Amino acid sequence: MTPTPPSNTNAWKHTACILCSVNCGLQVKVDDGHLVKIKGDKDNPRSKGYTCEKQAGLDHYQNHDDRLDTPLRRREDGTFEAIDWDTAIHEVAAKLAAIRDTHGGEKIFYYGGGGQGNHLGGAYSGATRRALGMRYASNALAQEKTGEFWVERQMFGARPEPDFERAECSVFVGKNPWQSHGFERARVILRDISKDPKRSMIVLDPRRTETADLADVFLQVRPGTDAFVLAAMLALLVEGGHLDEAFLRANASDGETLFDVLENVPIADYCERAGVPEEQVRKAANLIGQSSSVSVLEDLGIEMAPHSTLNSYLQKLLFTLTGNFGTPGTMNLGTHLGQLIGSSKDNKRSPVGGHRIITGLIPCNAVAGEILTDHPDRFRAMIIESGNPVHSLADSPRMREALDALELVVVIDVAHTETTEYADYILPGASQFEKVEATFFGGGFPDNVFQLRQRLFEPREGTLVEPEIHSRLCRALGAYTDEDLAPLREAAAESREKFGMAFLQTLSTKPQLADIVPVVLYETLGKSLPEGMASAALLWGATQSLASTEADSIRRAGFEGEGPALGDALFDAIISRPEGVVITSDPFDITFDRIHTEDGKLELVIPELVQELADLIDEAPPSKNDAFPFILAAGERRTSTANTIFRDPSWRKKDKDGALRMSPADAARLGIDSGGRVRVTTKRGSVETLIEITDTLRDGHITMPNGLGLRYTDENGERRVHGAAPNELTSSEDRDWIAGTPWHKHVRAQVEAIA
Ligand SMILES: Nc1nc2c(c(=O)[nH]1)N[C@H]1C(S)=C(S)[C@@H](COP(=O)(O)OP(=O)(O)OC[C@H]3O[C@@H](n4cnc5c(=O)[nH]c(N)nc54)[C@H](O)[C@@H]3O)O[C@H]1N2
Ligand SMILES: Nc1nc2c(c(=O)[nH]1)N[C@H]1C(S)=C(S)[C@@H](COP(=O)(O)OP(=O)(O)OC[C@H]3O[C@@H](n4cnc5c(=O)[nH]c(N)nc54)[C@H](O)[C@@H]3O)O[C@H]1N2
Ligand code: SF4
Ligand SMILES: [Mo]
Repeated sequence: MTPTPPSNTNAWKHTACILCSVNCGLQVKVDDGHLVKIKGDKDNPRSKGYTCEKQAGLDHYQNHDDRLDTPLRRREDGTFEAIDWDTAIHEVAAKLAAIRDTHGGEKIFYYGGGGQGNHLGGAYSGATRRALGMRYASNALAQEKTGEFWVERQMFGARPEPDFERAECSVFVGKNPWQSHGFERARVILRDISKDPKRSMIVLDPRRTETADLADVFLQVRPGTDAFVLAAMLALLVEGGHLDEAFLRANASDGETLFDVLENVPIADYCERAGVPEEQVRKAANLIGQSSSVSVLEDLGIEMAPHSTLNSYLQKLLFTLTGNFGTPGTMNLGTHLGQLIGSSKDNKRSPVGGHRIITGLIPCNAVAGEILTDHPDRFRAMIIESGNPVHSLADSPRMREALDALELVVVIDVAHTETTEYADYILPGASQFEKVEATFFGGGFPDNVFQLRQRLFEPREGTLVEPEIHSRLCRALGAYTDEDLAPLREAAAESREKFGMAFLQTLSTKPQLADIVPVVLYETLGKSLPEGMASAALLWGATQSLASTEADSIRRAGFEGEGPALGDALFDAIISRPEGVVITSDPFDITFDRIHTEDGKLELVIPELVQELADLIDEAPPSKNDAFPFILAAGERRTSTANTIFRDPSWRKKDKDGALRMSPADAARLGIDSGGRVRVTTKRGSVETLIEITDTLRDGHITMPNGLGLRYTDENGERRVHGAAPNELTSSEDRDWIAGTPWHKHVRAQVEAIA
C-alpha cells in the first residue's frame, strides 16, 4: 500500500472523537504526525459542533511510547523479537490452521473486534473466523449490555433508543451522562432539561453525580437495590392508574402474570430496603405517569450490579406500560447500517460451562473458565483484536493465567498493553487516525447518521490496517486465490453496476467465498476506491442490504433510486462526505413496524424475570460483613478516564492517579485525609490508592475510576503502573444468573489507611 500524504496539512479535516460511543464529529489540523488543533465539527449532522473536554487529549492516543510498529514474536524466554509481516502472517496462519486441524476450529476463540470508534476491523475479522471454522466469540458488550439485549430481544425484537432532546421526562438509571455521555450533546441536553420548568429529570444512583445535581428527583439508592425501587415505581404506576390501557390493548401481549406480582409489591417496604424516601419514589412515579413523553436510559450502574438483567426488564416496563413508545420524546426503533451485535434467537451455550450466549457473545466472566479446565471442548487458542481483556475483564490474575494456558495467543492492537504481554504474536494495527474507520453504535432516531472517518495520516511504518491483516490471513489460509477474484476486480474497475452483478454471480458459482465476503469486497471493490479507502468496501454490502429493507427511510433522507442504485447512492455519499451523512430519516410511528417479536406485539412477560421479581420479597437484607464492610464501585467514569485508549498518564490533568472516593464519615472513622493513601482489599486481591473525600457518596460506598492501572514509562524513565487497576479486585463468579454480566459496581471491600 502506498498511501498519498495528506495534500494540505494546513486545512481543517473532518474526523471524530474515538473516546466514547457518541463519536462526536471533530475538525482537526495535523502537522508532522500530530493532531495539533482540534475543535467540534459543526458540519457533523449528529453532534453539530458539540464535544466534551476529553477530545483535547487525542494526540496522546496517536503518539505515545508504547505504540507498536512491527509484528512481534515471543521467544522461549518470554521476550519479543521483531519479525517481518510475511513471516508473521504465515506463521500465525499455519499455527491457527494446525490447531483447527488437530482440535477443531471452534477451539479458537475470538475476543474484541472494536472499541468505542473502530468497528470495521471486527467486521473484517468475520472472514478470518469463518475461514478457520471458529464459532465462539466475546467482547466488552458481554460484560455490560448482554442482559439488556436479552430483555430487548424478547420484549421488542429490537433495541429501542431514547429521545432526550424532546422528552418531557428523562430517566437515568445507573447512568451518569454528564461524564459518560451515551447520547449526543449530552451536557447541552441535560442543561436544557434542568432549566426548563416544564421538563423533568429523574436519576437513580447511589452517588450524587454531576447528572444527579441537575435532576428534579434524585433517588440516592443503596448500591445494588435498584430492583426494589424500580418494582416500587412500577407498582405505583399500577396503583395510580398510570398505565396506558389503550396502548397496551393495541400493542402488547397479555401481562396478567406480571400485574399479579406488581399488585402485591409492598411499596413502603421496598423503598425502605433501597434506602430512598417513599415520597420521592412517589414523586418520580407521578412524573413518569403524568408526562406526555418519557425516555429512559440505563447503563453500568445497574448492568454491573445485582439483579442486572431484572433491572433492565423493570426499566423497560417503566416506559412500555405507560405507552411511551413510538412517539416524539419517547422510545423508538431506528435503522442500523452494519451490525454490531448478532442475533440472540437461538439458545446456544458455551462449550464448557454451558453459559448462555447472547447476541453471539459468551459472557466475559465465563471466558477464563472456558480455558482453565481439562474439558475436551476447552478453548486452545485466542485471537484478540482491539481489546485489552487482561485489564478490562473481571479477575485479571485469572485472565493472565488463562492466556498463559493457551497454546496460541494472537493479539492485534495499536499499542503494547497488559494483554499483548501474554501474546505469542503481536500484529500491529494502524491507528484510528491512520485509516478509514467507523462506529456501528447506533446513529440516532428519527435521523440516523453514519460517519465514515477518512484517514488523517498514513499508516505508521510497520503497521497494517486490520482489513489488510485479515485479507492476508485468509489468503495464507487458502480461503481465496487471485484467480477467484479476477472477474470481480475487472467488474469493479468498470462500474459499480457491473460489480454488483458480478458479485452475485461469483458468490453463486463459488459459494466458499460467501464465508469471507468482507475480504472479497476489500480485495476487489476496495481496490477500485480512492487511495486509502479500500476498507470502506464492506459498507457497500451494508448499504445494499439497508436499501433492500429500508428504501423509504433512505429516500426520506434525500437519496434517489431503486434497489441497488439506491444502495450505491448511499454508499457514494458515505465515502465522499467525511463529516457524516444522514442515511435514513423516519416518521416516529414507523417504530411500530420495527417490532420484531414472534407475534409482532410488545411482550410484557419474561417468565424467568417475573419470577425473580416475585422472589424479591424473600430476599434477605444485605448482611453486615465485617471482613469487607464497604461496597466498592470498581470502574467509575470521570473526566480523567477513557477506558484504556490513552495509555500515557500525562494526558490526565486532574486526578492523575485516580483517587478512591469515600464519604466524610467513613474517612473520619478510618482516620484518613483527602490525599492520604489506603489499601483496598477484596476476597480476590488488593491495591493501593489515594483517597478523595466527597459528600456525594453514601456512607459505606466507595468508588474507583475505570481504565487506570496501566504500565507506562514515567518521567524518570522507569516502567511503572499508574493508578490502580480495578480488575485486580473483581471476581468472575460474581455475576448475573441470566446474562453472566459482572458485578463490578458491587464489590465487597475493606479499606485500611497506610501510614
Ligand atoms: N469519561 C468517560 N466516559 C466514558 C467512558 C470512560 O472511560 N470515560 N467509557 C465509556 C463506556 S465503555 C461506557 S460503557 C459508558 C458507561 O457509562 P456509565 O454507566 O454512565 O458510567 P459509570 O460511571 O461506570 O457508572 C454509572 C453510574 O452508576 C452508578 N452506580 C454504581 N452502583 C450503582 C447501583 O447499585 N445502582 C445504580 N442505580 N447506580 C449505580 C455510579 O455511581 C455511576 O454514577 O461510559 C462511556 N463513556
Ligand atoms: N472493573 C471494571 N472493569 C471494566 C469496566 C468497569 O466499569 N469496571 N468497564 C468495562 C467496559 S464498559 C468496557 S467497554 C471495557 C473496555 O475495555 P476494552 O474492551 O478492553 O477496551 P479499551 O480499553 O477501549 O481498549 C481496547 C484496546 O484497543 C486498542 N486499540 C485502539 N485503537 C485500535 C485500533 O484501531 N486497532 C486495534 N487493533 N486496536 C486498537 C487499544 O490499544 C486497547 O488495547 O472495560 C470493561 N471493564
Ligand atoms: S469523549 Fe465522547 S462526548 Fe467527549 S468528545 Fe469524545 S465522543 Fe464526544
Ligand atoms: Mo463500555
